[in-house]
Amino acid sequence: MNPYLVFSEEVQAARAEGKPLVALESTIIAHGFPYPENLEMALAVEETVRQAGAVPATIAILDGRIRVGLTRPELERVAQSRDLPKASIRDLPVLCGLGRSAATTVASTAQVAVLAGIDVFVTGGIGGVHRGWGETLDISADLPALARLSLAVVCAGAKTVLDLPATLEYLETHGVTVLGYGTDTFPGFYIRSTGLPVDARVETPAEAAAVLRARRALGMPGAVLVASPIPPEDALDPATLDRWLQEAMAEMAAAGVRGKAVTPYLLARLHSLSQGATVRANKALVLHNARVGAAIARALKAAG
Ligand code: PSU
Ligand code: MN
Repeated sequence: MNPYLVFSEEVQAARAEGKPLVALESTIIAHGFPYPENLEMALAVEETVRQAGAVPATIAILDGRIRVGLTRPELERVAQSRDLPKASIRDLPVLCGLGRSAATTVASTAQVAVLAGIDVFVTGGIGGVHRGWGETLDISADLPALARLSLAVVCAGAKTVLDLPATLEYLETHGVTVLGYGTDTFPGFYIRSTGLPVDARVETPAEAAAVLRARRALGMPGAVLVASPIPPEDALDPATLDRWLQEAMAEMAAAGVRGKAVTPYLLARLHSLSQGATVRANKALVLHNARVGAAIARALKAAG
């Protein structure tokens, strides 16, 4: 047993009973949404996973321990502490070695999920290649993590703030299988389609599970990315979104924001420029992904 890993009671029981588990990240709680919407969202996502017949395991690092499954007070701590750092993979040894606390991104959550033997991870949107990457070399650690870690990651695409064609090129180069869940095109987070093609389309949780099983049987490390579009009734108008985005990016350039502050800055600016419309859309797509991820986790268990 790993000395840094601590399972919640709920997750411990699920492991003992062989129930399907779904990993959830905490950066989206600490830095992706304002308080208290972030706490409401986190609780609603967990409840959605339970209703869909799986067990949620929200992951964060608290006091040097990797927590797999958070209690209500722990979730509140993550949701309320604005200064909880955002931890990527390279930060895990520092946090564990020195007894510190942080929220985990897609990259570090996936790393922990694999360590904890969890096959399915649900998030909102993955990180990717940032616009202007030619000058900044800003490529999210989420991408190399997906290339290396064997699990299914359910998302609504990559955040609209990114260079999406470059993000898909990176995933192709590194051999990540990208599935469209009920779609032929890569979804655009707040919008249903980017118009960019995916490798293959699947229609059911069983099909997504079959692709992950086959990938493993072929001895291939790396993730199967299940890209599931935001429900039509929750999607934003692409032209309006683009206006907000242009404004947010201009402000960001003026403010000189760089590195890991980029994603939280842009999300927060979009939330305020859209007067909450992006918060609502973000919550809706995460809840939808939670249903899809729970169903895939069940399908993986059903097939053994
Ligand atoms: N998608 C969201 N909200 C978020 C994130 C993604 O809807 O808060 C977070 C995820 O944790 C993701 C991270 O891993 O942003 C990517 O940050 P960066 O670009 O710095 O790697
Ligand atoms: Mn970055």
